Amino acid sequence: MSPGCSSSNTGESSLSSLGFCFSLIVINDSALNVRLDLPRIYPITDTRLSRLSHAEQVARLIEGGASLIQLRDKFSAPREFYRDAAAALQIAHAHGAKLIINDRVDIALALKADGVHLGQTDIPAAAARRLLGKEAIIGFSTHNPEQAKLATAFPVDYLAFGPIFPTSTKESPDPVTGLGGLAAVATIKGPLPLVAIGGITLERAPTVFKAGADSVAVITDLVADPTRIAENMSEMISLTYAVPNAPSQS
Ligand code: TZP
Ligand code: MG
Repeated sequence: MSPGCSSSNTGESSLSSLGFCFSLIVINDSALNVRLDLPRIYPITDTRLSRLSHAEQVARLIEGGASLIQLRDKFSAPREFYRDAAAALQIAHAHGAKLIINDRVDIALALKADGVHLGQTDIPAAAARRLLGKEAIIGFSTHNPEQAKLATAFPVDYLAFGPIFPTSTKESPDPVTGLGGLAAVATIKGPLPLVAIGGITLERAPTVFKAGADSVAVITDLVADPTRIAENMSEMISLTYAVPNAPSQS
């Protein structure tokens, strides 16, 4: 590559033999996004489990070092979730943290949140991308290798995969994938960052990184005890930042 040329996942390539940079920009929704640098610990809020508002959980998670947080609420009325999410977003942005809204593209759009996390039955990622724009972070849940393979063509910024271990947080969870399922998906997911989810604890997190996860999404082990949210978060960060990722598959 000639000096001054750089490659990126925007699809740029260079014709260095001609002595100048020639950029080929692949125009599709996903290719326009810069690769997302996910933190290793990706906390998700739960108001029933923690008995705290989303905003209060966000404040405590940030105190413990969180920089990207997902608000997940399967029970509140949309107006209630909207109000709590608005307060949470104010706290997050005041501290330089990013906030992702689970399921609700409308709430993410109305609040100018940093992004949305979509599941298999939510609106298509391409539709969410059209609504939220290319800067938004869009995550997508997958539960088996077929879903993960399909999702590599979607305009998303990261893939979530799980449940890796049994979980009681999700109603009617998909079958447990185990670390073997995660390792298999790590080989086919291409350049997208891979977030493992489901039953991940402080003790289990190192094995999950070794199996190929770039990040772990955690609910129970972080927020179930409302008095320990900040401590749990900072402990998990310090323990897992020392653990290397599996060698890159992409
Ligand atoms: N998707 C797959 S498992 C899960 C979701 C939302 C719940 C994860 O929660 P926990 O408490 O960390 O097992
Ligand atoms: Mg969903």
